[in-house]
Amino acid sequence: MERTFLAIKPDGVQRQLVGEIIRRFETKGFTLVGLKFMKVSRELAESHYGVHRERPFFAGLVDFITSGPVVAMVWEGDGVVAAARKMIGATNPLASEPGTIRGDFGVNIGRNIIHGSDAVETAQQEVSLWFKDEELVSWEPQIKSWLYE
Ligand code: D4T
Repeated sequence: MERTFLAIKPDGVQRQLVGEIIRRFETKGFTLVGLKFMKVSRELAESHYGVHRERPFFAGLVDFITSGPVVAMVWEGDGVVAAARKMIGATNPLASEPGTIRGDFGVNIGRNIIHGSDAVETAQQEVSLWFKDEELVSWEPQIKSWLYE
């Protein structure tokens, strides 16, 4: 089944949104298969945001993501990559729809609360960048037959 990588950024942790965010993905019907609370090293931050290396906001982005603890997660479910992006909302929280995480809780692009992989292939790369195989738990939710026909 498809998996995606999500990370609650330092602002989401400081804003005490960890429980609220996890609740949204749980109650939607996705399955948590990896979870860790961690400080991000510069090396990890620079690889994670490698595609933005030449962008003017890159240094600030790396400083920000390494500034405090984050909650790194892997979630599983049919179509979870695209669905999680929808639940997260547009990059700029002011443009994010109400009902999305960024739309409900954010006002600034540099403080947009959560990261989510943007495609299935990126998700696979990010999951293996952030998690070792043994940190991921494959399990069968008891409610699965109530979520999928
Ligand atoms: P992430 O990667 O954090 O989930 O965000 P998005 O996928 O929605 O957006 P992105 O990759 O284009 O941007 C990565 C990260 O950089 C910050 N950012 C972005 C910023 O501070 N200023 C900017 O102008 C842009 C485009 C926000 C998210």
